[in-house]
This record gives sequence, structure tokens and C-alpha cells, in this order.
Amino acid sequence: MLNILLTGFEAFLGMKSNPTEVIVRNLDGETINGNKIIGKVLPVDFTKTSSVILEHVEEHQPSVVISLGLAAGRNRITPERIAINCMDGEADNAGNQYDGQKILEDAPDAYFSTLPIKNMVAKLQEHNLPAKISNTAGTYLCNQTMYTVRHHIETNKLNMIAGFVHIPAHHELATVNSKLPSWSVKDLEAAVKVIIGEI
Ligand code: PCA
Repeated sequence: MLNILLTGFEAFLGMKSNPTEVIVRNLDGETINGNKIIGKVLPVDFTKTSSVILEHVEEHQPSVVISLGLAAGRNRITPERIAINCMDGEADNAGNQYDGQKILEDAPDAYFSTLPIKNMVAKLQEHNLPAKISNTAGTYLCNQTMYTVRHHIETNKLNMIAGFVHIPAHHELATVNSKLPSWSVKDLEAAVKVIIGEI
């Protein structure tokens, strides 16, 4: 049995909830395809998120790290191809804001996902769950999380695959924002299970 660390995020940018938090709490402790899911919710805080996820990695020694984040406005499941060494965008939940600074000095510009992103997209599409590879994880906490975990794995030569998957908003967020495409939590969770099944 492999340990799969599945992370989500707390709510951010004034939104009242985050579907990734709901999914990760629902799946924590489940066994999927004989693999144990360890679900953890991360803070949206540039100064804390990296150390929190790396502590979970140290404690649980997973073989796989799948991090989930909300991409409000996207209409499909988007496994990310790459994370870049850059922080930019809106202030986080603690009020920290960056303007293009590096996540880590003297570290590579980018890391590719080591999850089977092509197979994940193909399998989701087979299940009528719309999916597409994304070539940008942005420059906010989701990008920072994937970059940090991939850097930790490469630097320590760990036998661990890791990457990031952005998911659309759930209906709860769309009820208060008419511009948001949205999915049911049930379908989002089904998609995450398909993704885990491809590992
Ligand atoms: N999405 C944000 C951060 C937290 C989340 O769920 C992002 O895309 O960076």
C-alpha cells in the first residue's frame, strides 16, 4: 500500500469556501486502488504553506504528492505541467504580497510535474469529466506549493512523484458569482478519484 498525500487549500481572496478543502477532508483516510489517502488542508500564506506541506511529506513519507487548488474561472480539471520560481499576485490570507520575487534563490527556474498528466487527462475525458493540461499554475500559492515540493524531491533525490491539479469552482461559489463556471462537489470528487486511479 502506497501513501498518497493529497493536499487542498483553505478559502482565499474573500471567497467563502474552497472546493479543494472539502474534497481533501472527504477523502482523508480513504483507501483508493489499494493506496492510502492522507488528506491535508494548507494555509494560503506565502510564508507558511511550503513548510506546512514539507512537514506532511516528512511525517508521512508518501510515494505520491497530489496537490489540489481552486482555479476559479476555469471550466475543466487542469493538471499542471510546470511550476516556476516566481511569486506574484494578490495579497495572501496573511497580507503578504510579492511582485515577481523568487520562491528560492539559487534554485532552478522551473520544475515539471512528475505525475502522469497525459494519462490523467485522457482517463478523465473517457469518464466524461472535461480535462486539459494547463501550461501555467500561475504565480500564487498553488505554483509555490508545486515548486517547493518538486524542489525538495529533486534536492533530496527522493523516490516520490508530485504535481499539481487545478479544479474549477464548486456550485456554492457560483451562486454568489454569476461569472464562474462551476461543478458539483460530487463530480469534482469523482474526478480526483479518477486522477488517483491513474497513479
Ligand atoms: N488556489 C490558489 C491558491 C489557493 C487555491 O486553492 C492558486 O491557484 O494559487
